[in-house]
Amino acid sequence: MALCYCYKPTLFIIVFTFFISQSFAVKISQPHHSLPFIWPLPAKFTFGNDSLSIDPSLSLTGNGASSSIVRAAFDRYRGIVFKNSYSFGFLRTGKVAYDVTKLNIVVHSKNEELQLGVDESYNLFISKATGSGKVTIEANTVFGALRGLETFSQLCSFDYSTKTVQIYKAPWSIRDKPRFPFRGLMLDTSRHYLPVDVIKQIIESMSYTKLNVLHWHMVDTQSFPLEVPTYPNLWKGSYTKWERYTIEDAYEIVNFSKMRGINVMAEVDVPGHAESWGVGYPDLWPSPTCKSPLDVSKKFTFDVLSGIMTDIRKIFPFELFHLGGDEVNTDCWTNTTQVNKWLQNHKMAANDAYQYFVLKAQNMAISKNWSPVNWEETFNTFPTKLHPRTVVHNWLGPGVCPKVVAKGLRCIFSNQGVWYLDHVDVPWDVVYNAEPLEGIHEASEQKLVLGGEVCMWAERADTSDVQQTIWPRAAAAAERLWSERQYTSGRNSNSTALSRLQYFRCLLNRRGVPAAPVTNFYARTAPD
Ligand code: CP6
Repeated sequence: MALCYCYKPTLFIIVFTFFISQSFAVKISQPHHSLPFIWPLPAKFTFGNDSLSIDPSLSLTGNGASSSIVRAAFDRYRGIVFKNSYSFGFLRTGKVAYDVTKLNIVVHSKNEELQLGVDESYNLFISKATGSGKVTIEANTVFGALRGLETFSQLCSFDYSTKTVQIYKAPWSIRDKPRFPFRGLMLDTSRHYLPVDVIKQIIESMSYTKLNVLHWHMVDTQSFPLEVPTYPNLWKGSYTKWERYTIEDAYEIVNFSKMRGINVMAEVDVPGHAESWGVGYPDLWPSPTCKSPLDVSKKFTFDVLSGIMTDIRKIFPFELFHLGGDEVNTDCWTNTTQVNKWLQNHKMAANDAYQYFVLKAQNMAISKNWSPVNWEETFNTFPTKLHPRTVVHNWLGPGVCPKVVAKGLRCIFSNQGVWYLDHVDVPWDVVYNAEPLEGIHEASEQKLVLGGEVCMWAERADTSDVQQTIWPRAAAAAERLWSERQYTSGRNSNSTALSRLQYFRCLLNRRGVPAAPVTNFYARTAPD
């Protein structure tokens, strides 16, 4: 291309200058070329050029060993690191001097409560001392220790020439912490049911990329798979008797998540997106022919909502509870005689009734010591009426979080144009470049952005393809939410991220996660 311009001296100079500046750009970004294959990238790291062999009968030392959460994680990661290599280890035990035989985990706090903003920071030090290598993970909480174990596991790889697992590029000094406290993935189990085992596989893979909130969009218009003991007929809204979650299933999902440092944020979307409730309790519909939103005029509607909340509060200890509030079309309220009469008696326009419903649901959640989360339409319609503890969940596009935090409310970023994973035509780099703090400059307002969440709506996905739709693009968002902005937003950050993401996607595959190629059918950025 440049040659085409040679006969035009001025343009030649412009083009020439452009290339000079490009090669200069490569030079100043030199450190990026030696970024390690850790996903998401840690806040601070230094490394060397040594290799250390690890004993397959690696043992856990330090006070971390007294925590069942840390012990279980240690066993999981030992399984990952030494996958397929135990036989070599057994053959060699006693014959080979390994550099590393112990993993030392030191946890400063005994508090194992998992809540929003829990300290996930950790230090990971790997040194090649003469004769014996040392690996130490130091963290304030067990959940920081879990993040450190994940990073440690990514530094290990099986070496086929020596048939040992090696830590590469030692010595390491890593000081790491997340950029945002809320790093979520939403699953929709109403449009298509997902078996508990599949949900667990997804939770397990979330921990590989340090995501820490599973937003469980449990029920919607299409089906009501969740058991609610107080109102047992709600279950009639499930697709079949097999496509249901018992209370025990829900407990198991929450516990499985906690063991991996992941909170579960349940969602019960009201008053729209709730038609399936009426399969078991038709009174919840304004009329048998006009079924959505839930009937705002009946006390029974709020009794059922309150019953659901009381039943599931015991299962979901996370302080955030999602009440939906999106896409409410009030036509069935104004068009149904009985509901319309109620509106008139209460001197409410349809939008007033929408506000009334949302605020009543919020107060119920608050009385159960939850902070309510609502999709952004509630803020867009009555911004000053929302409870001050509300977290507004963005989705309609960019721009609402700056307004939300300016009003002193907290915000979660999920712009549908970039972070809706069911939009399969959005390529990985568009996901990667989405920035939750865009347009927010004051530190006090930036703090109110809790983070972000990628959403996997399931109208067109089920068990057969949900994981390859989530991965690897959810990992692109995960690095945006964990790693320092200087890495993810700097010049050339995309090109350096591509090779690291391709490596991480293969790591997911090696661990059995069906992650799609980074550059899939729909992506427009071809690999180098
Ligand atoms: N279901 C619910 C959905 C969506 C929302 N809420 C949705 C809307 C538009 C798109 C994708 C998903 N399917 N309950 C919006 C928050 Cl493009």
